[in-house]
Amino acid sequence: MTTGIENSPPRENSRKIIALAGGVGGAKLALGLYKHLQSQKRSGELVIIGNTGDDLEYLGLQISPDLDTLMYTLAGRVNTANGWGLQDDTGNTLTMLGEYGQENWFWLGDQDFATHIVRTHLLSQGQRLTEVTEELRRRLAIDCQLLPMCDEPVRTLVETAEAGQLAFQEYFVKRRANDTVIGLAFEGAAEATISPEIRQALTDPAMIIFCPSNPYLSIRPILAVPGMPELLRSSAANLVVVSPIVGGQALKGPAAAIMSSLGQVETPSALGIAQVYAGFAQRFVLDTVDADQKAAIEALHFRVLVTNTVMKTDEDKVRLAQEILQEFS
Ligand code: FO1
Repeated sequence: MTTGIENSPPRENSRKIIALAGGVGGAKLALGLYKHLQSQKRSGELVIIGNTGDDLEYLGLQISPDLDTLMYTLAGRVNTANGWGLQDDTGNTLTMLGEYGQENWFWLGDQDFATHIVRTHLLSQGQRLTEVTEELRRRLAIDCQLLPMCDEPVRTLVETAEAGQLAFQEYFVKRRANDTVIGLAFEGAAEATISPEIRQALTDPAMIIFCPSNPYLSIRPILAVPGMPELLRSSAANLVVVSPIVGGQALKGPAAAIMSSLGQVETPSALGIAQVYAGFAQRFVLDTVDADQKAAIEALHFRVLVTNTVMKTDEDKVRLAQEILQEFS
């Protein structure tokens, strides 16, 4: 049986627009880019590279939360209240697992379990994570490329003042990101390699966009893949950073607190984000409420677009994507 999806692979010969993203925050702009390009019949130009440092194993299942958040968001299936997981999913399996005395602090829905079962099965058959993700996105009729940052397992480890070293989801979900982050490590990163698909996508891309994801927890693991920073920098494309800090606050999650606790800046700000990427990226998207930081960011050799970056509705996401592509193409 054919579904028709098989006949519309997302690869095209035109230059790619690359979006680097973590989970919920990054997925918003990824969706804006996807919908905008789709409206122009150009979604095949979009390549989203997702963080896999947040991945975990649960009862033998391989879970890739950020890839799934991106995938469900692009497929229009995400639970919009949480920003992760599937819409209208139920938790019966997890409840039963609790009855069996299994840990169940990481909420996994009944339908979401299917994703992890298929991923684990295909990986056990020898497929690479990139191939597995390609299969999942194709089945969900997503018409752009979604690539994990690498095929090898990389695990973000969070060094905290209160509880020592924690696996990422233990820090983020189990302990609700309440601990003071004093260091980060990316276990397995030294052995990771750039996949052929990422190398291909980064051959002469049109633009590379750092979505408004946490630069420490979501982007740094991607940059920890050996050769990735050099590959991104070697491209002639504009490297565009969209600030995840607006008005001194993180749009979502603990970015602002980490910025301070890692000793990077005293007061979290968009300028602090610009300092993180200075010398690496050359374009910066700054929220209107932070317009007073424009000159200081320009002094770090960024060309700055000032606009509304808080994405509440799909219209906000599409408008921001359109403005970025227009300004920096
Ligand atoms: N985030 C939570 O805050 N609590 C959860 O129980 C949780 C479960 C979960 C399950 C599947 C999935 O794809 C994502 C899930 N997330 C959950 C989100 C995830 O932990 C984070 O958003 C990312 O890892 C950070 O980018």
